[in-house]
Amino acid sequence: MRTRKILSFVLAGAAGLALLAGPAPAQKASDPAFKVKLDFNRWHDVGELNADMKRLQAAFPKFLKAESIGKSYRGRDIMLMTINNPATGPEAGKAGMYIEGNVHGNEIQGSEVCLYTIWYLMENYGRIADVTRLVDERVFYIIPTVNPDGRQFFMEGPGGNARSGHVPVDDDNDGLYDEDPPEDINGNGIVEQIRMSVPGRGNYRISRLNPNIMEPVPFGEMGDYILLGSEGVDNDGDGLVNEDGPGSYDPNRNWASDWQPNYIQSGAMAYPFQLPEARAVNDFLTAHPNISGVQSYHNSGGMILRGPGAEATGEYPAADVRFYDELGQNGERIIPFYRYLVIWSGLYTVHGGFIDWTNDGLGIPSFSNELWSGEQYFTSPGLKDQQQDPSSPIAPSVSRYYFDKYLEFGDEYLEWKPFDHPQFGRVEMGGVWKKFQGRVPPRFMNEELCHRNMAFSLYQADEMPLIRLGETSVEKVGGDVYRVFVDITNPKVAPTIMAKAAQTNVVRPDLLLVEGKSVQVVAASFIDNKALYKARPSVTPLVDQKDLRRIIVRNGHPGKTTRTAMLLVKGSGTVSVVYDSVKGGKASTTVTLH
Ligand SMILES: [Ca+2]
Ligand SMILES: [Ca+2]
Ligand SMILES: [Ca+2]
Ligand SMILES: [Ca+2]
Ligand SMILES: [Zn+2]
Repeated sequence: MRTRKILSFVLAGAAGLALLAGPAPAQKASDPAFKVKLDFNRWHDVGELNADMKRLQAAFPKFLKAESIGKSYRGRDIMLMTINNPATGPEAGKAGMYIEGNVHGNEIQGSEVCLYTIWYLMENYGRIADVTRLVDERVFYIIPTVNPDGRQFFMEGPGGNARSGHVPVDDDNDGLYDEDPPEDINGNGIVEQIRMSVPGRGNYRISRLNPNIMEPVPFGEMGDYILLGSEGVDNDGDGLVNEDGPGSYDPNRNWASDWQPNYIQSGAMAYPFQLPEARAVNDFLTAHPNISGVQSYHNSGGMILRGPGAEATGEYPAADVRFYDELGQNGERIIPFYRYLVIWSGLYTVHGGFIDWTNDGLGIPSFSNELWSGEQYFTSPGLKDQQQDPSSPIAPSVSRYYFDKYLEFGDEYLEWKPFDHPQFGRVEMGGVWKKFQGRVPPRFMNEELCHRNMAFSLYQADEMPLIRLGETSVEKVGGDVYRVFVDITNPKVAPTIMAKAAQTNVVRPDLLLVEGKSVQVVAASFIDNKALYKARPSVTPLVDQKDLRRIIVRNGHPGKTTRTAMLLVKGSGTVSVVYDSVKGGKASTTVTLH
């Protein structure tokens, strides 16, 4: 104790002397420090995700509100983070971007992207002008995991069968629910494959390409192994191993748009919104009609998906396709290796999927990114060329083993090892990738995944509709009758109401409101090009509605467009003109009649 004290005194003295002798201490030359330090090279369980959300809220209390929107089947909170700057207005008056992840329990990195997004927006507010503007103009609703039961099961358990949520389902119709899940018998945290050596009598052999790969023997030959399925025991003695694990439905097939029963769409459950998590999310979305953009992160494959999920639903109207194409094609530039695709034609048919519901049922432009592409393991053109050669150590069939050996130091692959199985006797177990390989990126590559996918979602958020009232002018027609021009602008790519949503009336129409004490609106029309109209006045169709002080704009306002409202007004004093859009916000201006 005594020596330590003296030593520290000596060190402090030395440092003091150094300061006196050297130049004055410089300002820190490094980047500004972050207020909250989070890890994006490590996978979080549900408790950690929630704790990180609380830490962020504590650090940025003005902007952040963390709250539960409901409970999962097992009683876990489904935690939402709202990001809103109250100084620029209440959230309901701003277009909202909804971002969620992890609806499939094993597709974990979407939650890290969500966490990164909250963190990045807050840490860079006031540092980066575009981030500051985005936070000031928009509201963000972010739910890192909408399937906390599935995530926790994946994180705690050996990783098998974790796509589902945890509402019990009888997979094998024996009247018992979830009675035979996979087991990690040898306790190494991984559900392995089982093989038995039967020299000269098997139907599998070890591949010549790589000793880790088992391959079926060609017709007419015999191999040295048989495969006995995945690690586990027959819990209910029905002769099958691991035939009924927890849940085993698909939480992304329980939504009300093009929902189909189980015999057409497996995993759909008995009726839409049967799952408590789906119900909680839908209640939240319907209570927030200002939500104008949706992103639901899945894995994997490197895709930027849009609906429809099924061909029979029919392609979206042309204006909607133009919107999606514009964003999707820019997305391909923002996130290399990701392809912009339609679900049914680019991936597979999905009935009752989430983003079909949000697009068709709620009228919200929606994307679903399939995070991580194995293409990203070997990224340079030279290495891509090498991969064409089947004998290359990074040829597609063996490249994962190479990458694991040299970049992850063998941490992800589990080799075969002898094991005494309680039911099969002497076997070998292993031959599998651990749960954090394949569908999720290597940890050291995850921050880039988080950043690029966030950037795409922020781009989508920035292109949500934003109504502004621009130039106004007043012309006296005669007596107390005036012609009032008000420019209505939406500089963003998204319209205030998507074409399909306008057809199906799922979004409240926009409203053009004229307010003034002694003012009467005699006639109203919309002019597409004011300059052209003023140079060469032409007939414009009049708005054929009873109450011209409250004009209903059924089709909303298109993207990247300025239109002019021309109002024939009788009266005096000031007139306030308000454009009120559920998804594009509310804007107002005042003109004086003179
Ligand atoms: Ca069963
Ligand atoms: Ca089950
Ligand atoms: Ca095991
Ligand atoms: Ca069984
Ligand atoms: Zn998924």
